[in-house]
Amino acid sequence: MKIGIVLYPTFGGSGVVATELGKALAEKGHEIHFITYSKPVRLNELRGNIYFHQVSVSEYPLFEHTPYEQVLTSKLVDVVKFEGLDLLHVHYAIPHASAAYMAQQILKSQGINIPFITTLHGTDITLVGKDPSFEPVITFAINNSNAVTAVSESLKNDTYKHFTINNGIEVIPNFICLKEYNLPNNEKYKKRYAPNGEFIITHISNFRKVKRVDDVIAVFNQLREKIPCKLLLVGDGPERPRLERLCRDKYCMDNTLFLGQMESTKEVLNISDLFLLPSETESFGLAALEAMASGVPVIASNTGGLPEVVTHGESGCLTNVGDIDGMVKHALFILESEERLNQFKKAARKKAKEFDINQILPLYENLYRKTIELSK
Ligand code: GMT
Repeated sequence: MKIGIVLYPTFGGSGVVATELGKALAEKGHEIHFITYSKPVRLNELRGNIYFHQVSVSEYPLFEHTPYEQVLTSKLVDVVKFEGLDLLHVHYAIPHASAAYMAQQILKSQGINIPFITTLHGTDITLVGKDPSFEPVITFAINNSNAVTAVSESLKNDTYKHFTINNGIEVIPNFICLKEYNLPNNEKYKKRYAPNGEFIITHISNFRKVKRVDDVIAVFNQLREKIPCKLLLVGDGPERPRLERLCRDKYCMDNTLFLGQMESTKEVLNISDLFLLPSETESFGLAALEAMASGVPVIASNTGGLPEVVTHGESGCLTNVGDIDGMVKHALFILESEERLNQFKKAARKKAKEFDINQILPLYENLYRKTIELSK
């Protein structure tokens, strides 16, 4: 199949999933066309059957805000027409699904049929989607997609709850390529951060309020009183400067390291003992899955899709949002016994197997075929 994938090219989970999906589909022989405003961060190889079409957002003095949706729509029309695509798969409802709808209508007027699938990732529904200024567009785009998927049951339910939807939504969970997370022990790298054999506690996010990184720091502040440990904070975002000041001024934490954005987080996860994800809401929690794939147990909040990813008491532990003491208690429970820590590590990897690309990719391929067939 010839598939156009529309995505946000940044470090967000939706962009990561879309890029990895395209790469895996290309490996199976499909022709993949990524369409977005800059090269996706995880798109490090451009093989024979992977193409990147840049949507150029030029400045024009009349526009205070460049109309991205329109240039994206024009690019979609162009790529579908000249590359002969069979299907568009857009990640994130706005503006990608509405641009795909518009492109579909333009192409229809030229006698070209192009179906499109919309994948909902969470923030498009749970955060941005709740803004009434977007609601009519999101509802329309979802209802007029040829097929819709959500990355968790929780997100599917939220979508039906917040919008008036008369279209079916299929749940296709996020995935990882498990074999890529099977790295050998790297004691030398681990020693760089934990020279005296301290436990390594890790958090990876885009440092937005919804991630509650304050809770990560508060949990760590209590943990370090009880066990030798180091905190690695990976990623960047609007909250980072305030959090750095908080660590320096309030907690004087020299055992907390802000590592910034990393293209690959596998190496850091490989040396981690515990992963913290205390988010306010999380439609899936790809970062938690990536940690589990590396054999790292996860302490997370029991919100959104996280309980579908982390099994409480097996691959990690779940607490109510903001329950710092609960998270500390669970972290100590896991870390204080070597045997228990190893059990959790094993169970984390076992659970991650359910989300291996080999299980999930056929679900997308079947949906693509069905959608193309139905739209003929
Ligand atoms: O919250 C983020 O990290 C970014 C956001 C995005 O839109 O890329 O992530 C959302 O999509 C991810 C991939 O499906 C999910 O794993 C995240 O849980 C989801 N974020 C939220 O729901 C807050």
